[in-house]
Amino acid sequence: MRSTALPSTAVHDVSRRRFLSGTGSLLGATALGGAAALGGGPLSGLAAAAEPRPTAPRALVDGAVVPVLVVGTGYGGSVAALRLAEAGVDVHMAEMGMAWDTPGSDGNIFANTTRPDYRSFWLRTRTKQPLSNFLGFPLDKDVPKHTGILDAEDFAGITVYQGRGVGGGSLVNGGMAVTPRRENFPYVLPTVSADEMYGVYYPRANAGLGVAEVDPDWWESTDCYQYARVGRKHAQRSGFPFVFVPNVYDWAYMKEEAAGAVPKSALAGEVLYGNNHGKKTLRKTYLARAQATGRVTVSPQHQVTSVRPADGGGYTVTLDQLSTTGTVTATKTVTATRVFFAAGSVGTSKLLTRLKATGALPRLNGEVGKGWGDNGNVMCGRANHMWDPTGKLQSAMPTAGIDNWAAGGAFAEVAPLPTGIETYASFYLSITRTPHRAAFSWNAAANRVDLDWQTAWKQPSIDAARTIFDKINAKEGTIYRTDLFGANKIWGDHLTYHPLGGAVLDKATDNYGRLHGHPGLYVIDGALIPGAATVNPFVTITALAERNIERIIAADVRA
Ligand code: FAE
Repeated sequence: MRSTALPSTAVHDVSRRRFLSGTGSLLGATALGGAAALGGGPLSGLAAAAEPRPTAPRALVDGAVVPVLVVGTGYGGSVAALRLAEAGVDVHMAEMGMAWDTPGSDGNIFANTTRPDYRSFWLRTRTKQPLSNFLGFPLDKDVPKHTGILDAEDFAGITVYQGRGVGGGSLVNGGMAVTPRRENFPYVLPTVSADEMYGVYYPRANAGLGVAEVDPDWWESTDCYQYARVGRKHAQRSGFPFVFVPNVYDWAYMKEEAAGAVPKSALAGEVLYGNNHGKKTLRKTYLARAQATGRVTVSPQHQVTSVRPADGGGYTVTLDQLSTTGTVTATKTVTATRVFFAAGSVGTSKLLTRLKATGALPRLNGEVGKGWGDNGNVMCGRANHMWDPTGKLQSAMPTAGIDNWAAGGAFAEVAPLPTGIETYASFYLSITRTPHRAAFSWNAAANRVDLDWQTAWKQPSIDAARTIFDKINAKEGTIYRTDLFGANKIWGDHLTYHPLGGAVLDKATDNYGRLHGHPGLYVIDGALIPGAATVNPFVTITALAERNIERIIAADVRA
């Protein structure tokens, strides 16, 4: 795929000029200093000094009346905000997570993956790392309770990992920007035209996100992708297609990291708890452009708790303002003509399920809360031979996958294990075909929304992943790692990084995300996708949002 990246200088100029609105200055990467060497090297402490600070915060005030309120600042919300603002509509975005624009005492905004601290987890007193163990040792540790960046949200049968803060999942994810194979698209979004998506909206999303491919010559020679080259060798020796996938990381910056010319981020193992440099998160792409219009404001640490029809038309929205320990410091009520639910698959589904059940939005239909899936996520590691090292320096940004979708129902991301030591391990996040879909329901007694996912439902995903890794192990004479997810446990089957569904397109909404029963309410995030994307999902979420908002602006806003 050809690079469609926005010129990084243009994005940065935009960010410097216009990030004075809202409550936080969304920092451009090149303004940040501070190194976080994986081995615990000295920190430069230069972070963020050059970036302009907001002079007049414009957080939502109690009683405000706004044309559009967007709930959440992830992919769907950022697309909606940008396109509505470009169409001349003032937009306010409410985000329950933090602004992430202020460095900690170490000079960095974000904590390193190997050294989680108060910044790392959303309101937990102990970390819950996706890889819970290593070489027999548990990795989790106590941390102060804080509105940190990664939410490990527990339901009965699954832990759902999500980003919290201005930028949503783009803050914590691996940046893998994958467009599904066209032949798989009807499985992903059966009611959407593939011609439109592949002709217009996927290209638009990739351009808007700054998606680009790694330089293949550099990839072949750099130490930090030895693990991926080992992954390729093993895949190909067993006859599996090995495919390169683009990423939103700034490849020129990563080359400079490798050359030792700039502070390290991907090459210091940063990803799960934020990247201090290099990654083109939404804050440098869609959100930067949205705020540059002058029409978009953002209120971080504002959690939407209720939306109900207002007496004079539009909707009354209730928000809790949160402290960094999660306590409610103020409750605000605003009126919005239109509300876009962009709180992520889980956030949007939970809100809508509760608002329907408690009578706030009584006319939502019976599809609300249904059709939720885990994108078939399952993790595993393989133990390689001592003569087949994967390298102690591993870029935290994945570049490739093993595509066995057609034959075995699995697409396996060749993932890094950036520990800073030689592990002789190959690590994979598989995305698999699975028949299981769960539903959210209101639990009045416990005053919460439940999800009826069962851990046993991961078995088809494990079986699909085995179609790849059993064969590779047999060919290479290797075995599965059993030390990464607990004692003697091969499969990471307790989690997902890719929640999808819960307010499915053309079921809970019409075919463009308009919620049935309440005109002026829209869903525009991963909740629309019925549980599976066949690959990592954010490009599809972005492209679908581009498609839907174009129609909504033409038919509802301009009409
Ligand atoms: P999302 O980005 O989650 O944004 C929702 C936002 O709404 C969040 O900022 C929430 O804090 C906020 N919110 C929720 N409830 C409320 C409320 N009541 N009031 C106010 N704000 C609220 O939604 N995908 C890929 O394609 N490639 C990858 O490499 C990749 N790696 C990942 C790695 C990790 C560790 C994780 C956790 C995810 C990864 N993903 C990846 C998934 C991707 O980040 C995710 O699909 C998208 O972020 C979902 O986009 P949405 O717009 O649906």
